[in-house]
Amino acid sequence: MELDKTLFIESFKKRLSQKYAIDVSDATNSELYDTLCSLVKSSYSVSWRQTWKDYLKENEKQVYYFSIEFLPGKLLKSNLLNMGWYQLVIDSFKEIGIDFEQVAAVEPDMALGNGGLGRLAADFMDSLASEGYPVNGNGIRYRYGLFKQRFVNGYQVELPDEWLKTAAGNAWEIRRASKAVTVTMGGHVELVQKNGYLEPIYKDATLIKAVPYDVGIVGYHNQHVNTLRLWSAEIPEAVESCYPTIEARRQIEDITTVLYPDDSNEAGRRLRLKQEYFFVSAGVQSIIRHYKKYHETIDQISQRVAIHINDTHPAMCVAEFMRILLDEEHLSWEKAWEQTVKTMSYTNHTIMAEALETWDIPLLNEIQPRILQIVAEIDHRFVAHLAGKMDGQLIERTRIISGGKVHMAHLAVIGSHSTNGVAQLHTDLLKSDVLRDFYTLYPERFNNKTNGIALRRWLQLANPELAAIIDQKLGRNWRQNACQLQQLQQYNTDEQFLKKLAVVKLHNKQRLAKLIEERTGVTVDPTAIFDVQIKRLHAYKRQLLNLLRIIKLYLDLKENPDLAIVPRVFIFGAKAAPSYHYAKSIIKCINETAALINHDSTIQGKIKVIFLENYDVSLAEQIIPAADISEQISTASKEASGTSNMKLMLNGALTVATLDGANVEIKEQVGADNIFMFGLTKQEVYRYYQDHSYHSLDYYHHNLVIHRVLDALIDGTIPNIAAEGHEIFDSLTYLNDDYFVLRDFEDYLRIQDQVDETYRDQKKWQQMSLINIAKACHFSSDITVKKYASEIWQVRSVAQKGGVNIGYPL
Ligand code: GPK
Repeated sequence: MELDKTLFIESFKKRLSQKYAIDVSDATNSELYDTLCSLVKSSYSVSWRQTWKDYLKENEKQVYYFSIEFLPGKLLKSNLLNMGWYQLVIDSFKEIGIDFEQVAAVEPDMALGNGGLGRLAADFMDSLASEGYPVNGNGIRYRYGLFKQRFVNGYQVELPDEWLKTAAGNAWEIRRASKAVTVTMGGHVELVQKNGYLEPIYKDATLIKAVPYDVGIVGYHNQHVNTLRLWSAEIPEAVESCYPTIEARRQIEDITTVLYPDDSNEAGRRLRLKQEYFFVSAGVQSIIRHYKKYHETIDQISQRVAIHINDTHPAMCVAEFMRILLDEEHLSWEKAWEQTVKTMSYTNHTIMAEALETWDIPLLNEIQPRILQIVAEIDHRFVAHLAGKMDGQLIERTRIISGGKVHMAHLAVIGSHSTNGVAQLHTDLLKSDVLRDFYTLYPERFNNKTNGIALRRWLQLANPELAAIIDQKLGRNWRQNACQLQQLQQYNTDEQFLKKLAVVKLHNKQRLAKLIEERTGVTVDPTAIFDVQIKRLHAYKRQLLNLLRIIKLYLDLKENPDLAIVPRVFIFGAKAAPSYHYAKSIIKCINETAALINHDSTIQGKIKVIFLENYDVSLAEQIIPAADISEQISTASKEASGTSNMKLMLNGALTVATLDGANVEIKEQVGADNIFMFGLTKQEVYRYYQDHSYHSLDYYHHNLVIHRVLDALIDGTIPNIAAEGHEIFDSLTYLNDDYFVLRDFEDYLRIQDQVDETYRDQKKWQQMSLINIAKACHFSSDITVKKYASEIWQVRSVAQKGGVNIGYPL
């Protein structure tokens, strides 16, 4: 039934009364939130069931996107928007005296991811549903999401994220006890002959009950609802007596207790490997069980099922799929292998050596001995197949098991039909460097899929004012079809429109200034340049380069308080992995520098430094619309793609960038005149690696500016950083500055001067900003997922786009 305001208000009041036996005027925000979610869920559930029925009716090929991280943030607004209910709910709430924003704020962020990788998975889920693809997410329901960050004396402190224990809980999930499966781990395995097959006999294994919690992923105005399935580890009832000790029970429940907070860093922990096998086995078992319900034979399963391995964490999908086809379905090795390779595809997200997963053989044996046997057999056959045909050293370099370790990326490439990088430069590096040998073996498997972002969340929801003035020029069709944003370019000389853009930006900056004041007590000037760097804290992302420039500016201002610079507010948001000492030292140094600068009245407030605590999806939604400058300054070759670069340009920020990741493609889109490029190229970085001619100490000794700035880290200029200042100083000098911070420093200063100069010409600035907004549509994840669907998974869209809202159930 088409929903209108009267009907909505009536239903809302009724539901509130049914659930809580109260009136609107007596309800807390939590109760209002819960009631709204319940209404929303019962409405999209009708379409959810229908989507599933249609898949079954058409025997649709299904994709399963396996990812150990999903980082959706809040879902209420996004669901309302996609259902076509957003404005209606805001208006209705207004009418009955409810502050919608306050109700929405009750929702805890669903933070089941660390950063870019998990957020990409969430944007993909949104786009896949919105484009009507039959794609299911498969992941882990962590009881604790990514830690909450607090600063104490300038240091990062981590607090647990008890999101499920909040009053709001997870309103979106449905526990499906009836779809539970059993995951077998540990113990020993023996193969015995039985009925002509080798049958594995497990001894002393631990059985774990895997219970799925399903979250509906609502497509945009298409009545299409997909499923994100998150698995939780529980103690199986039937054998409860087998787990008498508290300790044994805890070990099972621990598997899905906490998200590992390491981003791009492989810790090699036993529990992490358990997590990986747990969600892989649960997911693959349920896929095959479902498939068998509707198909008599399994030897063509790859025609109806595709499994995507998002980074190597789910790479055991290859072995688990083989295990079931061999041990339970009794396919021959050759047939099983053919189906496995055809079913699997893999995305690589990094070239950083420390992030490439390897596992000790004994550990894998301990976690799942049968999986180790299968991996060993895959490895053995791989070697045997190539022996004599390929250079022996190449075989050694590419095999899965070597040096006592299992190489997960090798398993993923060998066991799948597609390997993709996440930006053109990154894919080129995979081919020429990190996975070069595999590219020699399987050139046809390699392809690029440049990342993308969901314009619905990052423009429509995060920046409604900007979306509204775009509507005034283009109508509302761009909301359905991102490409149309390009047409904005024609307003490049429309002074009125450019002014409107400036007004919207100012409003967003005023809002952020208010938030900054509330959270930090620091007042910032909304007419200053808001210079933003938001991402995980990592040496290669070079927050340090930004900090050194801030110190330089401060020293200059101290020397000459009348220095003519455009006032700037430097805004940081970043969490460091709890065990990443160096990254935490950088946080401390930024915080102490901020304290010094923000309280020094002699510089007349010309610069301010704000490090906002606990950067997460919700904070990103508030910072990004207010940014003037987007800092994308990683060492060339290190950032696989980046996605905040896309979100910030979409919101009109201008990018200061190295030629890294997707920055290269952003530059191609907007043209060199509309972006501030600086720094070493990837080729130059690699040349330094080869000829060892970089000596960072020389920069300290011979460059007066650098000398002065680095000294400020260790001579007390910045108080309270004795240890951290020295640590950073040493890394940049005696330890030869791994990420070429000093090498790129001067060029960074040069480009930042250019930023100032450009900002003084406001018309030019707005024109550049407009082009960035218009061209950002090339980075819509709607476009990206279409390429995954047609070029990797071979699935079709099954839903019509076109303004059909989710109705109200009778
Ligand atoms: C890459 F390897 C990893 C990882 O463990 N976590 C993570 O967030 C990021 N990433 C890359 O660092 C980004 O460049 C990229 O845009 C993002 O993945 C999505 O592909």
